Amino acid sequence: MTATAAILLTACSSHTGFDPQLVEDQVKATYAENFVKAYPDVSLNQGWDYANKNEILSLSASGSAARATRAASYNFTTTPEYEVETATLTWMKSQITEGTNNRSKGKPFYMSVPNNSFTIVPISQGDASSVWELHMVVDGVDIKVWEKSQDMWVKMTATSEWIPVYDASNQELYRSTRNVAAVKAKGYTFSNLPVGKDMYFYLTVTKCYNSNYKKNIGAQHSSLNHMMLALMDCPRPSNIPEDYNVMIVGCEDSDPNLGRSDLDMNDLVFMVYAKPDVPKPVVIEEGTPITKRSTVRYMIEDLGATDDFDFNDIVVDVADVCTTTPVYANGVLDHWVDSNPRQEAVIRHLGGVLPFKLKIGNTELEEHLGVLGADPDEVYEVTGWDRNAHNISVQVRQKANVAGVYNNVTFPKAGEAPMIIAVEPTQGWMSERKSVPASWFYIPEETAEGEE
Ligand SMILES: [Ca+2]
Ligand SMILES: [Ca+2]
Ligand SMILES: [Ca+2]
Repeated sequence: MTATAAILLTACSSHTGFDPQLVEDQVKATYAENFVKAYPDVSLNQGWDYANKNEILSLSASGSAARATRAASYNFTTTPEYEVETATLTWMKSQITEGTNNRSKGKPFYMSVPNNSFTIVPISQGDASSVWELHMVVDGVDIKVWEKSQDMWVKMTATSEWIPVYDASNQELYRSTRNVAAVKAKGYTFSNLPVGKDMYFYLTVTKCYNSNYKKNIGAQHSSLNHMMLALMDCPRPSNIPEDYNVMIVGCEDSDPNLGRSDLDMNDLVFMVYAKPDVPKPVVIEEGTPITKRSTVRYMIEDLGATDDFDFNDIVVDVADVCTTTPVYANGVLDHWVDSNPRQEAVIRHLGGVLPFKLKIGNTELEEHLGVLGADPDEVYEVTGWDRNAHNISVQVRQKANVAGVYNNVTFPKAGEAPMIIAVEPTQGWMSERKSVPASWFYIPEETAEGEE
C-alpha cells in the first residue's frame, strides 16, 4: 500500500473531520497523478472509447441466451506466402466477371465451423477507392483477419520483382491486383474453433477516398447480407494438396443502398482451403430470425488502490440487442426487418475487494460484493443505455465494511484520468494488479519538425 493510501485510510477512520467528498477528491487526485506517472506517453486528452461497436449476428434460435462469449481465445497463425495460380485467377474471373451484377450467383449464407483447421488467403484485390478489413465472426466472437493490402505482393510484369500491392500505385484506387502478372499473399490458419458453431465473414469499410462511396464507411458487408458469394466448385489449385478442399469467396465493398455499386462481388476475393472440410455454407432462407447485437465491454477501476491500473475490478459487457429477419425480393435479399429491441448487461469479471453498485442507463443493479478473480457471467436486462454516450457509473464503498459512503466512478471525459474504459468485447482482461499496457490507449505520434 502506498503512503498516500495509508494516510487516507487513517483520515477515514477518524471521527472528527470525516468528509466523504474530501476523501473521494483526494483519492481521485492521487489516482490521476499515478496514472500520469504510469503512462507518461498517453495523452489524457482522448475519448477512452476503443470499441468499434460492430453489429454481430448470431443464428442460434435461443435469442436471449446467445451472446458474445467471454474472451478472445480464437487465435490464428500466419502461413508463408502463397503464390496464387494463374488458373485460379482465370477461373475466378470467369465466374465473377468484372463490372457485372453477380449477386444472383449465390444466396445469403453463414457457415458452420468444420472439425479441422482451415486457412484463408486473399487472392485478388479489385480497384477500390476504399480501405477495408476482413472479419470473421465465430459463435458471436468477432475476429479481425486481414486488412486491405496486408502481406500481399504483386509482380507488375512477368519479369519484374515482387512489390507490396500497396506500392502498385500511390492512389488507393489502383492498389489492386487487377492488371498484374502475379499475386502472392500470406494466409491465416484457424485451429481449435468450436466445431459446429455458426460463423460468417464480413468486410467493413474503414476509409474511403471517393464521395460516391463514402456512406459505406463503417458498414458491414457480410455473407449474411448477400454481399458475398461462396463458390464451392472452384478447381483445386495444383499447389494445394489433393486431400484438401477449396472454396472461393467474392466480396462486394459497396452497398447499393449506401452508394454507387456494381455488385460484381470481386472487390476482395479470398480462397479458403482445408483438409478435408472448408466451413460449409448454409443458405439463410427468408424469414430466418437472427439475433443482432452491438456490444461494448467496460473495464472499471474501483479506486481500492490508486496505483494499479489493471482495469479488472469490474468488467461488464453491455449490448444493444434486437431480432432481425431477412426479406427477399426476386430471389435476392432485399432488406431486414428489426424487432424486439432490448439491452443486456453481463458482468464478466470481478477483480476488486470493495462492494459496489453499478448503474447502466436507467438501471441500477443491487449492491455486489467485491470479489477477486471471479467470472460470474451474470446477465441483466437494462434500459436507457447509450452506446456512444457511455452513461454507465459505479458507486464503490470507500471502506468495505461501511455502508452508504461511496466514491463515484463515471465514464471519463477527455482530459480526465480514466477509471472506466470502453473496449472491444473480445479484449481479454488483465490478471490481478497487472496494469493494462499503454498500447491500449491512444498515444499521439511525435511529429517531426517540418512535417505536416
Ligand atoms: Ca464491386
Ligand atoms: Ca484495479
Ligand atoms: Ca483488480
